[in-house]
Amino acid sequence: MAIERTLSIIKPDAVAKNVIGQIYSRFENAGLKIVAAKMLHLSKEKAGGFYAEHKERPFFADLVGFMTSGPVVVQVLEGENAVALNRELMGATNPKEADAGTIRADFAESIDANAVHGSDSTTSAAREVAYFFAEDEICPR
Ligand code: RTP
Ligand code: MG
Repeated sequence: MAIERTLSIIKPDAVAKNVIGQIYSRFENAGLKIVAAKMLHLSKEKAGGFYAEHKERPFFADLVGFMTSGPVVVQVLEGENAVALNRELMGATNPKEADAGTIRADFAESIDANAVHGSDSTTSAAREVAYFFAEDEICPR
């Protein structure tokens, strides 16, 4: 299987709950390496650009409001099948529908405050990694 990179965000609700380390452990225990990381408080412009694909959706304003409500931690995860593996670890968008043992089932409250983001394809991953990190900020090991 191919070694891939994917973009992960620990969202403001999970940062506020102080579970950054517990979420990082899920990635590491599954064999994913954190090869870049930063904490930042997104502006409306940065968050809106990130979720541009959802611009016309009714939940877009709430999504941008939520993503800018507090600091986030953004990381690049690297490993075999990293895009799909991270989505498996995250669980369904709505935590009420997420499988037991997934990050969203364990740490998320609602479809709006759902703890983590993960790229949904290798194409989005390439765009999203470049949206947050310069190539020289990524440290493969
Ligand atoms: P994400 O992009 O954050 O990883 O989430 P996702 O792929 O699982 O879901 P996506 O369809 O990309 O939606 C992005 C975020 O928008 C909010 N959302 N609300 N009310 C709704 O029907 C609805 N649908 C999506 C969620 O917070 C979701 O994470
Ligand atoms: Mg998505």
